[in-house]
Amino acid sequence: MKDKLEKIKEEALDALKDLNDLENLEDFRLKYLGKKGELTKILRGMKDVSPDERPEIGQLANKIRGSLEKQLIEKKDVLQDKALEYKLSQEWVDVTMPGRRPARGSLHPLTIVRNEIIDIFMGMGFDVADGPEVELDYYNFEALNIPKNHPSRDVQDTFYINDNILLRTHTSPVQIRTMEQEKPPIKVIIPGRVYRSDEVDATHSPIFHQIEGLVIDKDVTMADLKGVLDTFAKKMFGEDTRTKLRPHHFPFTEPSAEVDVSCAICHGEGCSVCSHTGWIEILGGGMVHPKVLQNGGIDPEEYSGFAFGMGLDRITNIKYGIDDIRLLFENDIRFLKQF
Ligand code: 2NL
Repeated sequence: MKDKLEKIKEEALDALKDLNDLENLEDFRLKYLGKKGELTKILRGMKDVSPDERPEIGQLANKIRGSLEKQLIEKKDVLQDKALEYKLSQEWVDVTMPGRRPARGSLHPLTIVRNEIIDIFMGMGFDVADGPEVELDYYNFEALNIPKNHPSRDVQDTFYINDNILLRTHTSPVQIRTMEQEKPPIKVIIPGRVYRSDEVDATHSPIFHQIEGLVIDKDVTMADLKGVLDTFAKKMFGEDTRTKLRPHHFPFTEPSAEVDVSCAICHGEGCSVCSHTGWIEILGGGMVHPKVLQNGGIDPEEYSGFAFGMGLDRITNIKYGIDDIRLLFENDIRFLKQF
């Protein structure tokens, strides 16, 4: 019995010496120390050992078991260290290598120009407001004094969701909403995306952008409109820029005007940017129609106001010499990288 135990011990120690990877450790443990292992088998045979010898054999078996368990743990530590060392040698990172430089984005030209325009008007004390792009017919047309038979209300020109709901065709509905919610004095600009059912070409896109302004207070006049727009034009296009109002018609303002600025490229001499006129049309505006004030809950006897609107896409194109509006929406990286 003793010999058998010693033999198992020798055999186990030899096997352990040859063990070189973690997976075989468990096999080893099962073979020698497990419930069905060699040592257990021997101990089961204890009943055949004479009672005199039992304590000695038992002690020896436990000693061998203890020693094997200890050496198994030591071996496991060694192999785990080796495995980690191997893994680290395979997965090392050279922290001194230069990093991969992330591609840096830039602001879209429309965003740059929008921010610039917002800055200019905020400098004159305007707040910025916004509102829904999916609008009620009431706010987009009715409240703005645009009659039912007006061509812009045609399904050919406006994207309708249903009879009462549409994609806003201008940012003016936000001006009405502002009048409803706030008491004069009101001084806001509203930048935003607008929609019209236009065929795409170099100057038309079904999605484009407007910035509108609204000022309402006591004794506001057309002279205030001219002064604000003149200041804006000078800050936007240069201090020597001049502004010209031409009579026009909008249903929501009376009187109304279209506004030209002197060409910043040729300073009025005439060039291809201004079609050799020396002037560039950049916006429209006028005194808010009394009916529109009333629709916004403001008494036209007590208050007056002016409003104006400009196309952000057009101003961006003029500013950067972009000759096709489609470039603003295609998001070709070669185009966007230039800003
Ligand atoms: C243009 C001209 C304009 C307005 C927009 C407006 C809004 C209200 C009342 C009165 Cl609530 N007017 N907006 C007025 C005149 C002109 O836009 O050429 N936009 C691109």
